[in-house]
Amino acid sequence: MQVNEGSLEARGLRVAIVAARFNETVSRSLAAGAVDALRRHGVAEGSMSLTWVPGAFELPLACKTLAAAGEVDAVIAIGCVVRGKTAHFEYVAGAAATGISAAGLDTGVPVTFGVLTTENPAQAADRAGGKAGNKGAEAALAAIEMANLLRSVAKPRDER
Ligand code: INI
Repeated sequence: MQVNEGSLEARGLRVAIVAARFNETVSRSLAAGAVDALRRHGVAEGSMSLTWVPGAFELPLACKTLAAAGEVDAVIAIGCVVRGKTAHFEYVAGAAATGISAAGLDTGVPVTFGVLTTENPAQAADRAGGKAGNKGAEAALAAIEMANLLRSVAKPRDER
């Protein structure tokens, strides 16, 4: 049986991080986690970029534009949406998730989801380098794995 799995070797990969400034302290921790994971896995300093957008709602368009430019192997979307007392949360989080997914599907470039959607700020802090790890780092690993996977399965079997 042919089993396909992307490796976590990231030397030679070019990766864009797009981060939402809303809930900036959390986004900065998530972005730092992503950068650290990319570095540890071999992405060169000059092969990473960090682009800021106002909020999670703006992530999809920026991710799609960077992915479509053809200069990166993967894009990592970073942000934090905290549930408030209005329906705003649902619209912002829903649009971010749907749009970020579409950015990858539309361009063929993996776009991973490092966007926290939490009930409160404490839960966000836990997931941005606190006791529940760093979801930015996890999104970076997913980006590396998907970039390698797509490279590999796009080749004829005997060249993998
Ligand atoms: N943007 C976020 O990234 N997180 C939030 O929690 C949030 N809330 O709660 O409103 C938020 N709103 C801003 C939104 O992403 C857009 O930037 C804004 O609506 C302008 O388009």
